[in-house]
Amino acid sequence: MTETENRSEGPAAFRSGFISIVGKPNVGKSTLLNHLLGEKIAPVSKKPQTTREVIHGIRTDETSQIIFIDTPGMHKPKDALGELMVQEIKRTLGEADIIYFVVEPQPKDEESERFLGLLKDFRGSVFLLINKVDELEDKSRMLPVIDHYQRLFEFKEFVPISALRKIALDTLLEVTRKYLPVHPPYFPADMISDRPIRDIVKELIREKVVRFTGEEIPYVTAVSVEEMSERDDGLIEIHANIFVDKESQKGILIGKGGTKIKQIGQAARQDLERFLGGHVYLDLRVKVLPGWKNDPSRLKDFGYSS
Ligand SMILES: Nc1nc2c(ncn2[C@@H]2O[C@H](COP(=O)(O)OP(=O)(O)OP(=O)(O)O)[C@@H](O)[C@H]2O)c(=O)[nH]1
Ligand SMILES: [Mg+2]
Repeated sequence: MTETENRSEGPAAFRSGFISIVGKPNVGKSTLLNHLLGEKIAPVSKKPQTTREVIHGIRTDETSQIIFIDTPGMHKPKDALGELMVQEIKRTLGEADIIYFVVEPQPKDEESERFLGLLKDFRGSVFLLINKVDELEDKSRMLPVIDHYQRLFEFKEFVPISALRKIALDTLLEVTRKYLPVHPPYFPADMISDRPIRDIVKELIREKVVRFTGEEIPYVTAVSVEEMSERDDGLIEIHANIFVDKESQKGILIGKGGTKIKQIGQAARQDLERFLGGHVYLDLRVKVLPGWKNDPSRLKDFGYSS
């Protein structure tokens, strides 16, 4: 936070700030980021722990610039990669002006509540976002949820939303602007993320691996983009590797007669074409790299070191 926020600069003063989106896995943080930006930059799936890396999305209009920080779901780490993810979440809390603590509309959720402790030293404003309200048939069931969380933490705002159905996202933005510091924009107005395009490409490919494979595979894969270039005819050529832990996992990922990897490649290409705004040629290879999740130098190669 800056000194400028205390100065009175009138209603027209530009506001800008950082918002960290946190919560347990699978509550809809990345869906929210994508829909607030109107562009898909963060991976989304039905499976928990889809997001592995912090992604910044930037939304700029005439009066404000908001930098949303999507984080991996808060969880108890089981390996070196998990540790790094939790460290990353904690680091983003230090950068934020506002925290969106995202939960599902349940009156009791011990997994979420456990993480409220992490927020107690935070000096900015914390909002409780109750997501997936489209799943509630009886809207009055939201009241006990609000009541419950109110007793646990001093939230500044309670905002029921549906990230997926885009319900109340305008309200959320309106409320958020009131809490943003008066500050000039941090980034150029046309910038949508401060992450290199290659990183977003990598995450969009990994999302398809998560989506098209069973429970076990998503947690043992990493993706690296080896080469990305635009050919003279405008075609964007991308060569990427998908790493797995064991030979048997490689077989699952490739599928009978290569059907699975073909499915992953086609779906990834569609997303990448939308994101990059052009035709894409995507070459995917599967490689075996035992124990990469606990190997510090490999984690670094894949961009997971802090
Ligand atoms: N019904 C409903 N489903 C939603 C909503 N928002 C997200 N989802 C679904 O919830 C699942 C998880 O969404 P994500 O955005 O990947 O969740 P996340 O919190 O980023 O998950 P991690 O990255 O694993 O921590 C997906 O299947 C989404 O489609 C919502 O408002 N309503
Ligand atoms: Mg996510």
